[in-house]
Amino acid sequence: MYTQAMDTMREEGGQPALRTAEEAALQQRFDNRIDAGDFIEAKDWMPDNYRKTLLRQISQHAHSEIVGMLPEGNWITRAPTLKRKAILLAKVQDEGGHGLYLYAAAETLGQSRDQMLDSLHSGKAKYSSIFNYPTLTWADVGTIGWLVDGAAIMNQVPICRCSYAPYARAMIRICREESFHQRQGYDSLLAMMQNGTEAQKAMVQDAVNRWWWPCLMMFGPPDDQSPNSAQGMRWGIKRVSNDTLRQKFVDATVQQAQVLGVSLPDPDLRWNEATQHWDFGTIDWSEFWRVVGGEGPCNRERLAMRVAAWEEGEWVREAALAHSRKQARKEKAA
Ligand code: BYC
Repeated sequence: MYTQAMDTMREEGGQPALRTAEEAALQQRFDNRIDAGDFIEAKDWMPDNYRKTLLRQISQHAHSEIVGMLPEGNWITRAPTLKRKAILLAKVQDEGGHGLYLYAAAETLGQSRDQMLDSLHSGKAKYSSIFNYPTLTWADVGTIGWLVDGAAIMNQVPICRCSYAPYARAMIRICREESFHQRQGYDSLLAMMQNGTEAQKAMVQDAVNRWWWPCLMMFGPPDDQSPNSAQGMRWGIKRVSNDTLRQKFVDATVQQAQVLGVSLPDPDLRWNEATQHWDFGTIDWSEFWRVVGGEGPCNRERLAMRVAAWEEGEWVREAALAHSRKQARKEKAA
């Protein structure tokens, strides 16, 4: 091919060099499609960094879903009624399903599930900071539904329009289920706040006090300290910035807290007539980076649980593989 000899660009700013006119044309076509708001499918040409960024974000998201099963799973055997137990079981199972959709979406980018899990188990891959906090009481379970799933929905609805179609499709299904998760959490807290004892009401307030600030951190660092945002938004992977989503979450949640009858633990929270938003206090970003760096209250415990589940589940994976090989042999023989 004549294009092999036509180097068009040198390596620049960490971006891999575009070596051929053919690649430059592919890049131009890709950029035009992104600008036009088109979706990119798995078989379409895409720049290496777009692929890498997606793999990073989708695999982290998948890991968050399955690590996210642990704090709530901790309460399945201690749910206060049969109804709440059935709801919690279904919710935790849904999170496992979300992990599967997301691992499958990430696999379309060329990395195997085993490789992704290996990165999680070795501590190389990240997952959401929020799941490194403990669930101390039953009210934590409702608060996770209300606030953590509420923040997740705020963050994830715009990803339904992500430029990478397999991720966008997975997110549509996930968001539908997440809205039930949020409502069941709120409903469980409302039951305690409206009909509960003083001790139960205090338990809800205590859980809200502990989860509020970590939930605000879920959206990631401030925009001016977010290294991946500009490129992620340019590529249509992220549609709305970290700070904008955080503000939308605060604005939506304040009224829900009022209806519930709890206060949010922020003395600086006040309505700003000029901006038409709720102003809120300063987030402790040193805590966020400590948790992301592995030093949160439950990081070690969460990772150890995932590694143990992987090791103890080996016989299940082997049995499933043996079964599918047997089925394939039977189908071939028929
Ligand atoms: N926790 O440049 P930035 C769920 C990292 S699942 C840990 O702003 P980006 C649920 C970030 O990865 C919740 N790390 O990054 C499940 C980056 O490090 P690397 C998960 C965080 O990617 C079960 C560095 O900080 N949701 O809701 O542009 C039950 C700089 O950040 C966090 C998703 O994953 C964090 N909170 O934006 C209930 C949604 N924030 O990777 C609920 C999809 C930032 O360069 N993900 N970092 O080493 C996203 O939307 C984006 O990846 C983020 C970060 C907004 C999270």
